Amino acid sequence: MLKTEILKILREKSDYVSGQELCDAFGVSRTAVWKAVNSLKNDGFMIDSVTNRGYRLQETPDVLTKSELESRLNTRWLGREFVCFDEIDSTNTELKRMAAANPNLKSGVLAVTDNQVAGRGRRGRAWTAPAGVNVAMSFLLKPGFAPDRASMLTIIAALAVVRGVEEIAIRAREDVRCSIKWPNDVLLNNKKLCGILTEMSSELDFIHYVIVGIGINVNIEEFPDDIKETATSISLECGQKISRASLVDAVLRAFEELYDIFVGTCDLSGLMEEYNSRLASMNVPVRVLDPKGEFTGISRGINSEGELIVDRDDGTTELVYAGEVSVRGIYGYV
Ligand code: BTX
Repeated sequence: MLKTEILKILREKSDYVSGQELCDAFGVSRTAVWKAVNSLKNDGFMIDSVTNRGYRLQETPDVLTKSELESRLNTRWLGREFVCFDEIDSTNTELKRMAAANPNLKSGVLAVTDNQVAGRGRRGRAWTAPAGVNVAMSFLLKPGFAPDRASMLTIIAALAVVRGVEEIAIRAREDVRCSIKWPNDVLLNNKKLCGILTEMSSELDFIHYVIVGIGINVNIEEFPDDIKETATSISLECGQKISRASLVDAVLRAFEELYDIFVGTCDLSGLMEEYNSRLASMNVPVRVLDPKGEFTGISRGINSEGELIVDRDDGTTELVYAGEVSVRGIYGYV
């Protein structure tokens, strides 16, 4: 796509690039270049055009358009095919529709939107986000492993978000900590930054597809009353706005790497050390809200099956499976 390629060059050069250079690079006419540049301007990019000098990218706004995303994505297979919507009900629901309409839909296809208006959380809960500031994306996988392994993809996705957020927003900052509340809430400074909804279509022993949906609070500055005590965003904790397209790229690249490790053994043996080092409640007292009965103990992290190991106060050890159970810190949400 010409727009994407022009955007890449303008970003790389950070100086004026002549119209002729762009024509030669892509074998297109001056009018085609002019049209593509104008279309980028309409998307919100500030591009300076000066006669005899050419075009220069002045400012990259945080837009989540097809060409912005395409110009940022450096993945190997995840999101190499994607659909990008200005607005959609839910990216998970959209991928389900796409999978139903096309049984040959490729593994790795990605759906992203700038405005998700009916975002879904787990067990019928809602995921809310205003337009233009957050990431809402889902990708479809067609793995060859057994359906009972699929819940581990949620754990991998949580770790991928941590890695992506570290790379793009935190780096060596000591005042911001990105952690995980088992199994799959990603937290920034102990508040909920991201939610993950993994859905599957399968037979008893065969996965048709899995959809991993990820919602990240990126540049949002204010939350509705019902979640403002527990939710946060990258801009609120880091004090800076970041490019959502770059974050999407970083999270997807991280997922690819982690997924490769996972499929080698089809368990979390290669990943649990990193996951446990990120766990918000590690070696601390927790309350396990199990419908069969509540209990307290000390959280010891996950095992290779993704179960949370909890040493109960009565001296026994419990392996907690995600399902219906949720875990709270003794002193609050984390
Ligand atoms: P969850 O059930 O763990 O979290 C939902 C709960 O989180 C809500 O009941 C509310 O209390 C709180 N919440 C809602 N919105 C936010 C928010 N923006 N920030 C922090 N807390 C919030 C988590 O479910 C799974 C969310 C997955 C969202 C992605 S977005 C792309 C994909 N499409 C889709 O419809 N869902 C997924």
